[in-house]
Order: sequence, then structure tokens, then C-alpha cells
Amino acid sequence: MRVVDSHTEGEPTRLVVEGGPDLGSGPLSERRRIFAERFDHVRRFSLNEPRGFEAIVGALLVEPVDPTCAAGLIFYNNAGTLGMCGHGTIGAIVTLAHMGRIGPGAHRVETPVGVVTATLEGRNTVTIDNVPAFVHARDVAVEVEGIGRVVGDVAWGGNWFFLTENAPCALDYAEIPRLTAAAGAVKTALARVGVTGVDGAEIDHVEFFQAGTNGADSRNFVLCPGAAYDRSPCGTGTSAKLACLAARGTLAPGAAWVQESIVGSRFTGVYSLDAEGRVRPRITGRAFVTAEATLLLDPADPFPYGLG
Ligand code: PYC
Repeated sequence: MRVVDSHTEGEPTRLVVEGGPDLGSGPLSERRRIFAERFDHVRRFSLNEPRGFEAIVGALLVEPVDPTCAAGLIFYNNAGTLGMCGHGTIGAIVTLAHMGRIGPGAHRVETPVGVVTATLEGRNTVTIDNVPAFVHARDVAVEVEGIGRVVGDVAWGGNWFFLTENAPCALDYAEIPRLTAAAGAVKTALARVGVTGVDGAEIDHVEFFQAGTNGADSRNFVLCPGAAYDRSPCGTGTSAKLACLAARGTLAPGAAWVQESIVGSRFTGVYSLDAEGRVRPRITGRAFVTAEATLLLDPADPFPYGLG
């Protein structure tokens, strides 16, 4: 399997450019299901230790159904598959340019949750026009073990998020273990009391927010499914945040929102309202290619698909 690694504002992406599984030619939502059901060993092979580590998000490069799209991407991580991935799309676009497959400008990209447009500016900067984002439930209160009452919003930004300002401590790098445990407890509490996204969808990402530093509007800590934290400010999480800000009337369409991550990296978000009044998030960030590699499987390897 040939892969190209990158990081987007600190968060790694592994783009599978050759040797991925044959998922057929159906809609990407269907190919995501086939990947999850029949090729979980490929997910584990390509991301788990010792070939990877818990924070890497994988992206399978597949033929799009829509010929106006430059690529199709199916995202996955250490726990399963993802609907969309903002940092992963930015990483994939910079990687495809590095490989000489695309140039600067706008490229339509098919994902399991819809088509996004990714615009490459120069070598490293990408702006994504994401799928519409929306708030599903506001001011949801849950009792969380070890924290107490936590109030937040449930929103969609390409994945499902619970967004809250009730963090148990400062959003400092040194507090990552405590924030990870607390966000995990929030997720458990939401599941216990039956708080979900639309149609019972699991809320698998939890975001804590505080005031930003060095001029950023806000700083976040994002826990992803699989219990790794996002080193970037999270593209789909920032999209969900924009939907919350729009719903509360605290950010006007077209106004910039600088979202800082727990490692101090940044995305700039802005939204517009489409003809149907839906929030259309636009997220800008940078990615850098870090490795080109061939992943090998030795038949004698006692851990052919990695650990876990
Ligand atoms: O950037 O959307 C994102 C993302 C989702 C999970 C990790 N990063």
C-alpha cells in the first residue's frame, strides 16, 4: 500500500494513493459502508501501531461518481470511519498537488456526506467550502461524572459534535490527559441519557471552548472517536461552531472566526447563508507533506494488522 503523509495544523493525515481495497463504484456513502463492513483489517493495517499511531486520520483516494469532482475521499481513524474530515481534506489536497495530480485553484471533492470544494492557494493553504452545518439541539444539560452539570449544543459540521464551554480546567497543552478524560465522560453521559444527532446518530466528537490567545476568537479541545484529540482546530468541528454562532446571532455571515487548537495552530472560519438559509462553512488552514511510504505486510508478522 502506497501512502503519503501530511499534517494539517499539527493533525496528521495518511492518504492511501495505491493498494487500497476495491469498494466498487457506488455512491461514497455506500463505499464507506463496504469499507467499514468488509475491510476493517485494512483500516487497522494502515493506521494502527506499529505502522501508525492513534491520531492519524486515513483517507482512501477513490474515483468519484461525479465526473466534475477531482477526487473521492473516504476518511477513517483508529475507531472506524468518518463522514467528512476538514483537516484531512486540506491534507489530501496539498498531497495531491505535491504528487503533481492537481494544481492551484478550486477542486470539487466527493465525500460520504456530500461534495465539498477545496481551493488550493499556493503550496500549503487550502480553503474548504464544507457541506451545510446546522444546530440540532441548543443548551442541552447533562450531569457528567467528575465534572457536574455540563451545558452545550449538538451540531453537525460533517460529523456530530457536542460543543460546550464547561471544560473542567484551562485548555492548556499540559492538561490534555485531563481534558481527554473529561470529554470522554461527556460523551458517555450523552449516550447514557440518549442525547443524539438526527435519527439517533451517535455524537462521537466533543469540543470544549475557551477564550483564544494571541488574537484568536476562541481556543478548543476536540476529542475524536477513538479517544485521540485533534491537534488541529478540527475542520468539521469549526464548521459546527460556526453553525452555533450563526444560530445565536453572535457571528454575522462573512465575518471571520479564528479558531485556535489545543496546540496553538489555527483555522480561519467564515460562513454564508445559501438560498435555503443554510449555514455554508468555509474553513482555511495549511498542510505540509511529511512522508511518502510503502506499507508492507510480512506473512510471518505476528501482528499483521497492527495492535488493537
Ligand atoms: O478536521 O474535520 C476534521 C477532523 C475530524 C476528525 C479529525 N479531524
